Amino acid sequence: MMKRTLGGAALAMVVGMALGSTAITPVRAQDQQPTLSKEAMEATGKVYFQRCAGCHGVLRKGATGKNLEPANTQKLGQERLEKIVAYGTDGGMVNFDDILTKEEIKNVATYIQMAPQTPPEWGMKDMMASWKDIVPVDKRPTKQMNKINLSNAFSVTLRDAGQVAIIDGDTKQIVATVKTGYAVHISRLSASGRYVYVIGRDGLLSLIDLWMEVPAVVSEVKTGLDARSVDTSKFKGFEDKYAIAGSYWPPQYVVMEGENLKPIKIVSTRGMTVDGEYHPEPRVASIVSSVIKPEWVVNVKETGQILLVDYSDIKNLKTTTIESAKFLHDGGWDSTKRYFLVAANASDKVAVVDTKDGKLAALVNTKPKPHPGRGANFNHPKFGPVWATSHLGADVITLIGTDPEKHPQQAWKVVEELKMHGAGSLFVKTHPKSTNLWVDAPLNPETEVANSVAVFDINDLSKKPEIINIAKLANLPEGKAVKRAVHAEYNKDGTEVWFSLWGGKVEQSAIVVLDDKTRKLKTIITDPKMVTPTGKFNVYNTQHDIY
Ligand code: DHE
Repeated sequence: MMKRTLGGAALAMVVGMALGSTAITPVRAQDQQPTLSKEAMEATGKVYFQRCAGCHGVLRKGATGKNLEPANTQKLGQERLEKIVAYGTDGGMVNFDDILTKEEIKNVATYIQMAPQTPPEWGMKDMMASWKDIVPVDKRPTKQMNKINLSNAFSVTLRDAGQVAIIDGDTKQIVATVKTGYAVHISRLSASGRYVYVIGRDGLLSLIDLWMEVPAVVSEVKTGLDARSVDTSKFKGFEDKYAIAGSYWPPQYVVMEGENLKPIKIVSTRGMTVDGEYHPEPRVASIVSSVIKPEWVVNVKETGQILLVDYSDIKNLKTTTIESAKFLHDGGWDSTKRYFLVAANASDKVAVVDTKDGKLAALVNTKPKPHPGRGANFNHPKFGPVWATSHLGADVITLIGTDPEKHPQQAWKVVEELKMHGAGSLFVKTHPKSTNLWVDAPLNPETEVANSVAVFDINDLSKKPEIINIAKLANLPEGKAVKRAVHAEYNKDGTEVWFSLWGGKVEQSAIVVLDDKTRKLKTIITDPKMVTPTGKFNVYNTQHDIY
């Protein structure tokens, strides 16, 4: 049983309640300070956690989004803040007028002018109490019990349903919908390709066994109150021995037993930024597992410190701390898997870590707010191997040279910027067998742009990209929310590219599958259960870091 049960099934609510209920600081009427009723405070605490904390931080010190402490927000005032929340800004703040009610927008504008509150900690006792070994390892199947071609299966985030759909990539059938954490974020694969690790924004980590007749959760643990990242140990000899999950709140990471998620060790990431200032909320952003050393790369957002955590001796944990730039977010390997490229998005930089030498290889200046997902690797016709990122804050794709051996002039330099169909992009993708580079723009304020993706011909990057309106192809009934085309993912053999249509939180939506060669519609996967699909993770490509 979990210890902290503040009511409600969704654990995000727990945090929302905690934020809200502890936040009833009496305000003196004569100061005319912004204030909310107890009920409005609780409800708005939840809204803030669900919609705002990811970018602005629980303590509101700012990261991808601006600092929202009262000293700043009160200067802007109620009316201006309501407008910003409703309609967004050119600086990358998204509009919430299609997601929140007028009342909610008003209350959020008030809430962020009040003093931020500190949610509870989440230590080993809490974690152990939340750990459930639902099907212990010795009770699990000893061979695959279903007929799914597992290497071409996909784990698909159904964001607002708190589920993932396991889809057979060959038949396009949904073979299971699995209940996971609240506003589930990413899926990662075990080194074996058998298990899917799914992390929810509420910190709930679920381990799905794909060998079961119907894939289902076999272990789960609540790793924190707010989380985004997970991986396993992938170095030879340590395959899946350990799992690691990073939290936004409390700011820490936890090492667990890989096959059943039993927590072993928690490490706090609170500490000094690269500028030498103390930060109380340095959140763990992306985590990846090296295949050339027994190490995880743990990217600490607010401090700008990249940790190389050596898991060969957990008791005597050795960590290399690499200074880079503040506001680390997401990133991916170069094609050799020696270098890890991570966006320091609010610093407009990409940091390059040489995981072999354990050093920063470069800090590359880019256009505003790079956001690669895991990026895309391909051979540029002129400049050799490059890694690509798109941007939240600019309508370009940045190509960075990644081959210091054969292309030293281009290594860790921006070699080209490709003009795309708009800013507000989140993800780029290609596949070693493809000559296409795909990019989305789901956070663009123009509906037509958010509905569409662009595709470039890697063999001739001087050609304008083709723009494909994914929402039109799906031809779903009109909904309240914009249907944002988001996150490309390839099938195993690189012949199909899948896009999600991220619609309203109660609307049936779809995944649109295109033939990669012809760029034409192949299949639409839709179902009443297909609600707010976002990230898609092909088993083989995720297991082998193919992008
Ligand atoms: Fe994500 C990856 C954080 C909003 C879909 N997202 C990541 C990672 C981080 C992160 C740290 C890298 C994990 C890793 O590799 O270990 N995301 C955040 C946020 O803080 C942010 C901005 C706000 C929030 O409140 O969470 C945020 N993310 C979103 C969304 O709104 C998206 C578009 C839809 C959704 O499902 O929530 C979204 N994020 C994704 C996806 C990935 C991701 C699909 C994995 C990309 C990949 O290909 O690996």
